[in-house]
Amino acid sequence: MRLSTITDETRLAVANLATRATGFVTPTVRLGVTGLARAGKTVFITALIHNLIHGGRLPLFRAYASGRMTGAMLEPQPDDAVPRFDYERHVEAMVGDRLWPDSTRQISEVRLTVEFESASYLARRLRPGRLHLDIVDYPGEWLLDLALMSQNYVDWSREAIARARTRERKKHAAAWLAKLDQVDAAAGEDEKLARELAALFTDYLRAIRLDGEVIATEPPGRFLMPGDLEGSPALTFSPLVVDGESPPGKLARMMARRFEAYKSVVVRPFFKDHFSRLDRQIVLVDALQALNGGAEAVADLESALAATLSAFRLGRANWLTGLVLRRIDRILFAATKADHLHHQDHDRLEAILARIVGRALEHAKFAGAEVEVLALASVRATREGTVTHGGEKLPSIIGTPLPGETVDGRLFDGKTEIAMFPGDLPDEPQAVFDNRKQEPGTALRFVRFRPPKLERTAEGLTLSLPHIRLDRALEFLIGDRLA
Ligand SMILES: Nc1nc2c(ncn2[C@@H]2O[C@H](COP(=O)(O)OP(=O)(O)OP(=O)(O)O)[C@@H](O)[C@H]2O)c(=O)[nH]1
Ligand SMILES: [Mg+2]
Repeated sequence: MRLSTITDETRLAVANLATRATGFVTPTVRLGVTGLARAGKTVFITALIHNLIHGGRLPLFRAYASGRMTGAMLEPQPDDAVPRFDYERHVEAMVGDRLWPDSTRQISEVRLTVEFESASYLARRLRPGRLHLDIVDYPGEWLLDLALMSQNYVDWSREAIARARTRERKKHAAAWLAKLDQVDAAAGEDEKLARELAALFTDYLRAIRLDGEVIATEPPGRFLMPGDLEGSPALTFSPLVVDGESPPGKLARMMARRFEAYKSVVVRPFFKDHFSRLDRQIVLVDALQALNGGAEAVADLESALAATLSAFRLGRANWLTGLVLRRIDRILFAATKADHLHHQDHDRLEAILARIVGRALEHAKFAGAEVEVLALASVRATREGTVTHGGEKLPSIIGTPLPGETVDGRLFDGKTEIAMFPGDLPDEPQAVFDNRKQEPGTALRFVRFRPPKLERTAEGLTLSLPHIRLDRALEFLIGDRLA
């Protein structure tokens, strides 16, 4: 009898522990979807939800493939002050109109609840079998603000002006740079001049945002999306030609004060509220667009990513490290839009991405996080085929270019399907950093395709959005939490 008592007590203790561990609260994974502007964050989040709710083809996502996942639904999100991610509108755009969602203008959040049966008998008895997946979407521009946190006004001014003078940017910056040449940073404070400089600086930021050839936008990210801070001093400043700290009452000092205000009023709260609570992270990188732009564009992408991802580095004391990496235990680096390449080139794309995010990847590993590198397409807009060129059969992709896209001088109206050979990636990842190593005629051809036309079942249901390796990404990001 004694034995059975002990067993009962043990059972109770185990049950209590389980309740304490999970409380009556459902376990939550807060997933960070990180990426520069146009990297594919909004499309990724939409495709992830759509595939889980509609039951996509996800053979590599084990809980789902084995039938243990019993449902997924959107539920009210935890943060009441953040707008809800407009999932329905994004789906309507992609599935209904076959158009991509608009570029994101504000932060938003969504909670997806997954219901599942645990694989182990004990866990099945103890755990509720529900998992909340909380995801935040935000404009990619804001990510580069992270780099500002470790800079002072003088250093930032110097670097921002140097970047504005580089080849692909200087045409956009001409008016602002010309004005800077006339301004004396040591002159007195001048609100009118500050406004004028901020306006010219903002025009420059807007122009590079619109230039498809510039890979990384330029911070401060909020200048183009001011919201209710529009016209406030924290958004009315500009870099100046300065060589050191200037005394109070001077224009440079006034700008420096506003730069610091921007950091404390805008940047710090955003990253503290969002990044400090992450459990897992996916870093989306549009490596193909950079590869399309050549070695300089690749270098631009590498330095923009290094500047932001270094904030996640452990072992280097800064304001964010203490908050972040302690919690993030898995990071997935994903090269997006892999449907622009034939699958034969996906391994090379992964190798190139690993090289581009190299340092961040090593640091994440060193900090004890599990790391994976993947080529994926959240939404697969193409199929594969072959084209014959000069008697040679080349692996090609087939898709419908967006209205207004041109290929070999031919303008498309969004109705015509084409097959094209997108080009091959180099064998040796390092070659993408060197223009000289690119053999003539091997340049990539990057065309924006429309989202795919979805088939309907006999019952009139639309199938879920096709993808490439979204299931592997899901397995890595949340698979263990559904074990
Ligand atoms: N073919 C293809 N194109 C994609 C895919 N994901 C994104 N794109 C393209 O990339 C563009 C940008 O994707 P978004 O998801 O809006 O990017 P974002 O990171 O949210 O960008 P911001 O909101 O500006 O920060 C889309 O308009 C599509 O043209 C994909 O999986 N396949
Ligand atoms: Mg977006």
